[in-house]
Amino acid sequence: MLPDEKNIKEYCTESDTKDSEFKRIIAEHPCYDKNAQHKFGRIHLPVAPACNVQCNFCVREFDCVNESRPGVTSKVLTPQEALEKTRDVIKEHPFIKVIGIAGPGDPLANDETFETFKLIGDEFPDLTLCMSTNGLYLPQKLPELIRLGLSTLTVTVNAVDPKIMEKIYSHIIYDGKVHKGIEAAMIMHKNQMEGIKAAVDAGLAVKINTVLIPTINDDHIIDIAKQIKEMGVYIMNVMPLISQGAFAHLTPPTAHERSAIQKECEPYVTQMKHCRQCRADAYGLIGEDLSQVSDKRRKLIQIKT
Ligand code: CLF
Ligand code: SF4
Repeated sequence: MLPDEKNIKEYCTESDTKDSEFKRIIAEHPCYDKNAQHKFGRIHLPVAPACNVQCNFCVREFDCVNESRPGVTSKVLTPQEALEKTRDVIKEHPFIKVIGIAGPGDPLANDETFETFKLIGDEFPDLTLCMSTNGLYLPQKLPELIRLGLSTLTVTVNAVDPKIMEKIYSHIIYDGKVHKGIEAAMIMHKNQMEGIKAAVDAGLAVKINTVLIPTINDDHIIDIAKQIKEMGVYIMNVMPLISQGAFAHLTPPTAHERSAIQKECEPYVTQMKHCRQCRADAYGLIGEDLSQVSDKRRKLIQIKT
């Protein structure tokens, strides 16, 4: 049956509204729009200590005041503490428009992520909810995230070839079992691809973070860019390796090497070039982390892994 004129008008109005809302969210997101980075800020709520995978470049046991990198936080907050912190920070810094959960582990391995989004969404419906994940549990958890109002999502994809992926993950924990090697890589790849596709289809603005790991995936980044272009990803962020853990012996890429790869990927997918690899508790403008200014007495924390 053909839709009548009234239905077509309603459909067009609804789709125009969605489109302009999508544009507003991007324009106010400091990571998605380079012009927004000097005007709008984000707050990261460190409510997610557990992780379900072990990446070979990740060490999350220490909190060092000199460090500024993903996976590090001074203190893990409960959802209620995160809400209280958000109230205080937003009151003082109303230019903050994005509430992000980015660790210090994987947000989808922690029920507190969902509790926090619920509390924040109820009290601050106009703020953008953002999350960064390794994607292992994305297909299962996406419907709940959408219900809670998530609108921007980052998935870390370091390879789209399981043979390369298996060099990057030491193991994953999926459905209560530890998986290693190519088996782990195949599960991870399948879930990442399924999750990203479903998120794009649901209208989320999806960003892909890719850690550039010399000698492991440096020749493969272009393949990732081509693949995610096909999937309708909004933007890609190629981040330099921070050499630690099992990859401590690898030399991080130079700024020149990274920028050459970004240039190669640019024709396929827009490149984010202003990432500051922020902490899991960073807040303020992304070029000026206020958590580093105001919270000087940091202590060693035990992170549940
Ligand atoms: Fe945080 Fe990430 Fe959301 Fe931004 S950070 S969860 S998309 S609100 Fe931004 Fe920080 Fe780079 Fe991430 S500068 S590490 S890209
Ligand atoms: Fe570390 Fe994130 Fe990898 Fe988990 S997914 S091991 S927190 S880098």
